[in-house]
Amino acid sequence: MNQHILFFEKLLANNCFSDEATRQQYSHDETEDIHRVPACVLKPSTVEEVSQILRYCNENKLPVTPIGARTGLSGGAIPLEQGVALSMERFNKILTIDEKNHQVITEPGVITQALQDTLKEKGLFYPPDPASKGSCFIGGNVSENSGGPKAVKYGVTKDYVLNLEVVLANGEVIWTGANVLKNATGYNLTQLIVGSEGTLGIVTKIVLKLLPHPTESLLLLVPFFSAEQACEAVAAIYQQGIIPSGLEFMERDALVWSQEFTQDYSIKIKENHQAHLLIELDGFNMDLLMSDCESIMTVLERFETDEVLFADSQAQKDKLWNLRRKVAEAVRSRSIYKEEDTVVPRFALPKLLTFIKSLEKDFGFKSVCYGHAGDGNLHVNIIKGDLSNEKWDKELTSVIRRLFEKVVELGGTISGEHGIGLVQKQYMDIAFNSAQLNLMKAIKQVFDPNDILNPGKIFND
Ligand code: 2HG
Ligand code: ZN
Repeated sequence: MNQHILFFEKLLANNCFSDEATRQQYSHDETEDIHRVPACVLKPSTVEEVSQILRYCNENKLPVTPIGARTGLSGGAIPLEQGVALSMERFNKILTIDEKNHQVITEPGVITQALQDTLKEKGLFYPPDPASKGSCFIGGNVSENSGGPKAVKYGVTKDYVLNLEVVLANGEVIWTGANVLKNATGYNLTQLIVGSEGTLGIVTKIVLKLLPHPTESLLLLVPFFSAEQACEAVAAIYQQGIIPSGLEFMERDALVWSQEFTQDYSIKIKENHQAHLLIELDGFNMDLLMSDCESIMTVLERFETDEVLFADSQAQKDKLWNLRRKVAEAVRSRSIYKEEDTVVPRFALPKLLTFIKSLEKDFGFKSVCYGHAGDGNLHVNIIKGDLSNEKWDKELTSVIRRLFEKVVELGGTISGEHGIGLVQKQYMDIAFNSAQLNLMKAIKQVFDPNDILNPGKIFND
């Protein structure tokens, strides 16, 4: 490896790091507690540098893992032990805001919220907002096809990506499409790259479509005496013809733990509150939002709920969203856990929750569920708590397999927005048969014949 590091040092001067502290820092993302220490960390800042790195790695068959802000939850950005970690953090510029066409061209290392805030100043809206929007990179969102609460009304990252500049494994640089809203020209390379977790190419520029920024919003927190009923209410709200801009489910402990984690006890959670729905409406006309809100209240009358909290100020809205966004971190701080990112058709959500609770009883573990209920996207956290290491190691995989089999039986799939990466690849056979997997592997082979781009991810072998 030493001669390779010399090459990279020559290319990048002091942006090639092989010291222990940096290598450790880039050995993990937010996925459980997995660490794999790369041989070096490269921080290029131009497409030419990325191209030269890939050409060199391809010739020398060196594994390269592209790395964003390391907020991922499926291990997509965990490098290979002694491989090359390619951090995109210096690609941190918003290049062009095209107000006339409602588009932005950005580099991948821009923090998603920084991008959103800059666009908002111009009245423009980039909706996908993963919980980690304050620290994750837009490039990581593209790689994982991230969602977030607003996906329920506005769609996920893929719905906004129009065109990408990508460095291929052999160092060639391509654009995948065109900066247009409609494109029926050949295969859709843009959408093939979105969600491909850095296994097909390295994204160096991103063209996103934008919307006018909504000017009004309403936020409601609804306590339910039964978690299943909270899930049932979700589909009922849609059946009423309402499309909220956020429809989040939190099981009791998700909110209680987030309160403890954030030390924000401003919401009173009663003993018999088993779950909450956080419902947001947005738009440009407050009268219309109020009328939708009334329709939601009519739907809720069919369920057993406690008093609804209406956020009456921006500060209160921010607090409620902060409690929701911090759930993942709160769970993480609490116990060893395994998070699954299940997604089912919205109407099947109550059945999924009931199944999870029966699985809990069968195996004797605890779970905490929360997520984007409007999308049928439930984050299922299996908590180790006091379980012995032996039981945890022996039974966890069977629990997850049972869960995923049920998810697929209900018409869903095994990841809604966190990706497959490293930790979910062993379950891909539940979501896909060998014909489907072989097609995907053949695509990988065409893009990356030497298997240098983020190897060991998505596929089990
Ligand atoms: C959530 O809904 C997330 O809380 C956690 O899926 C992912 O860190 C994130 O953005
Ligand atoms: Zn989520």
